[in-house]
Amino acid sequence: MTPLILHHYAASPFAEKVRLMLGYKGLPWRSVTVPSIMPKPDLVALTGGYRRTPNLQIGADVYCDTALIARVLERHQPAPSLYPASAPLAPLLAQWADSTLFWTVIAFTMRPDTLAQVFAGQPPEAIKAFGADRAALTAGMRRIASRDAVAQLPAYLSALQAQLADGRRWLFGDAACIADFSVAHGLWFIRRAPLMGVFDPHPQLKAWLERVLAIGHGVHETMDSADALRLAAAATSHAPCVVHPEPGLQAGQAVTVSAIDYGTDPVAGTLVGLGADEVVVRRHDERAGTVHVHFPRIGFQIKEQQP
Ligand SMILES: N[C@@H](CCC(=O)N[C@@H](CS)C(=O)NCC(=O)O)C(=O)O
Repeated sequence: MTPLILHHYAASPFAEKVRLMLGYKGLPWRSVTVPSIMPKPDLVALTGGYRRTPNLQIGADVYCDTALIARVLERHQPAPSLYPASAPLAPLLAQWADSTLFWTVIAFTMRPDTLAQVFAGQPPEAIKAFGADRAALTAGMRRIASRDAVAQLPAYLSALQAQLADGRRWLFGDAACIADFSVAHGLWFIRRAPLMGVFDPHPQLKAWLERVLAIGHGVHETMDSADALRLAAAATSHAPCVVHPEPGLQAGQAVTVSAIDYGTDPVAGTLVGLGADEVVVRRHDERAGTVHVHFPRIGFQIKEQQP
């Protein structure tokens, strides 16, 4: 079977979301470590420009954004499901957690009085390079200020604690779902930094977080990024995909796809898949060969490329 390859790095909260979902589904995977800042030449050879973390590679198909990666894992291994029928709003809570909660957590955790703890042991040049990279990544994006995050995070934590107050084990009841993994990855970032005190008024939330993290990352082995590129180049087929035409968009058209919020680098290619949930472009790279790059529709924009 073509292996599931996760391109990620240890400190990435969104990667932690996927690592936990892989563990939950018991899917074995290969781990390719990518740099946490640009440049990322081997990753970009696969994605065509998309630089955010993590990415899932299956042969010569590359899936960007954890909302789509979760759907792909579900297709691969339907049980246990990340989308129980009893929790239709769970994906919307996940979307809130992956955006509003995530950026609140980042601003809460990376504030002037905590930065030294967050980056403990790292040389000043590395901290400076990280700051410059993230400033470029989010250029043009309006981000919540640390002072506001400190004031607002407790309200979010109280609401999550209230959801768990009836003694349920998971956010939407008896089984974990996509919302658990999306909320947990942000709170995991706080837990990694020595700021755990923020959970003290919320013992059930704290216990829930430990429960989610105890799921672990499942069985995985490391892989070199050059081997991942060779594997893509050697693939002889791609996952089936179909274009359902929309006004101005049809199969075979030259398009770009980019995130709308941050890390908006466009990926150019030929439109080979289009539906309510996914857009797929085909592109060629000298080292990776012909790759299909998949994005979710939500949070991304498609533009016709001018000839
Ligand atoms: N909506 C994206 C967000 C991904 C994201 O923001 N990841 C962070 C790391 S946790 C990132 O890309 N940081 C910059 C980088 O790794 O280059 C997803 O769900 O995958």
